[in-house]
Amino acid sequence: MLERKTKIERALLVGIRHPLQSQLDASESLYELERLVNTAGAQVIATTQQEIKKVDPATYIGKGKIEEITQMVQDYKVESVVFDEDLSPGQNRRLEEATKCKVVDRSGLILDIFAQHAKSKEGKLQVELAQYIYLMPRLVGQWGHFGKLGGGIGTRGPGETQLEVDRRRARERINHIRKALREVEKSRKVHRKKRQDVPVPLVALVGYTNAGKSTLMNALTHAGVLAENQLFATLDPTVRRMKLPSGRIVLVSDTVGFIHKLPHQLIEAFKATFEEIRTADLLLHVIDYSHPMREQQIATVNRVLEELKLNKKPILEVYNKVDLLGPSQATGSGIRISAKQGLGLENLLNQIEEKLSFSFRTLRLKIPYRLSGLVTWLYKVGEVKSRKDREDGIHLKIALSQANEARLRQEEQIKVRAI
Ligand SMILES: Nc1nc2c(ncn2[C@@H]2O[C@H](COP(=O)(O)OP(=O)(O)OP(=O)(O)O)[C@@H](O)[C@H]2O)c(=O)[nH]1
Ligand SMILES: [Mg+2]
Repeated sequence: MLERKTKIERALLVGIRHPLQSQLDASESLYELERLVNTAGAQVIATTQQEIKKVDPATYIGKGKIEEITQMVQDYKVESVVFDEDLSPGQNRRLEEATKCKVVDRSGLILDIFAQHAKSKEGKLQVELAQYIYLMPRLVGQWGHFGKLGGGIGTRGPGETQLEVDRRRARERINHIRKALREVEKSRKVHRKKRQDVPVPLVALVGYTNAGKSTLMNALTHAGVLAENQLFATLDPTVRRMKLPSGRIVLVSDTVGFIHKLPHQLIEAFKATFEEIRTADLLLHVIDYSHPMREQQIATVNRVLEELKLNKKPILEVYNKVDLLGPSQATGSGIRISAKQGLGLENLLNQIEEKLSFSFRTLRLKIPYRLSGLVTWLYKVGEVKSRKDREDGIHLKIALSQANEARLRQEEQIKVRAI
């Protein structure tokens, strides 16, 4: 990856307002784009907005607007034009030719931030994979013009020199990364299996980027993970132990946040990271309740959860940053907390406890003596109500969490029956 330049890149933002979109939504989206650009290390010099009734298939925006942008590029001496939309490779290229300036779309920008924030080997591989999937359709013939337009945002990641590789080389690299990721995933599975042998339910923090997931993680577990007023500060998952009021131990995990129009390339590449959330017994949806767009952010997170098929999991909505709210603004049914000031955490823990036991159901199990080692585990994870050691095996009546029930059901030799 390239070193960040000392000179701060100058950017012009282009917001798009669609016919059904309100001015507030469009402005907030543009404001979010500005935060993304700042996080990527560039500076917003000017912004412009365009109302669009029909997308021009060749250039997205119309001729007049392109002329205006070209003029702004010269007047403000900007080095990149950042679109608050995804552009097709052809649109992107034609806009660069017309404006004589590097053009970065929303996905390209987000991928760039991910490239800068990836720390672990796996995170770096995942980002690189996402970038190659993004670049593939853009590698038409020679990649000549990018070199002329310079580096900076939207060009980091696989490395500028490698941007000139042809599609065949890119495909080879993609295969190579996929293979390497499968290896990492294998060892991750072993880890997970080990973790599941330890009888602890997993609570996963999910939510919009910057909602305060890592701050909450630190408040609950003293994990010391990076929490910053920055988008996508967290990329690598962290798991820590935490004690509930009853003394029961659970694991808490913090992972990458979601965003409006999360690039699908990232969802594909971060499959393994999201796979971790799949093993959770409970999701905590952390919401920045002080944010003017909180309803939209909640909807975005729910949509991504649905896409990842995680929407059936037990979930608790957590309204964070209530310290920034006036008393009259506190509506809704979520659990109110301030992760930063440590407010409402005890209540949150009680609710987690309640929700976790809520997801327990009572089962009858028949375990062959060959697998009697499992019984010790079951005593730790569940609530054993009765036990009979018969000739054909150990018969247990037990309350178990859904996740543990699912784990048991994978064992063919165990008979599981719900009561
Ligand atoms: N006022 C206030 N600020 C908070 C609270 N919780 C978090 N923050 C701030 O919100 C910003 C983002 O917090 P993080 O914990 O990094 O958010 P995150 O959800 O982990 O974000 P990403 O990892 O970037 O997706 C930081 O500046 C925190 O200090 C809170 O309860 N009140
Ligand atoms: Mg974080």
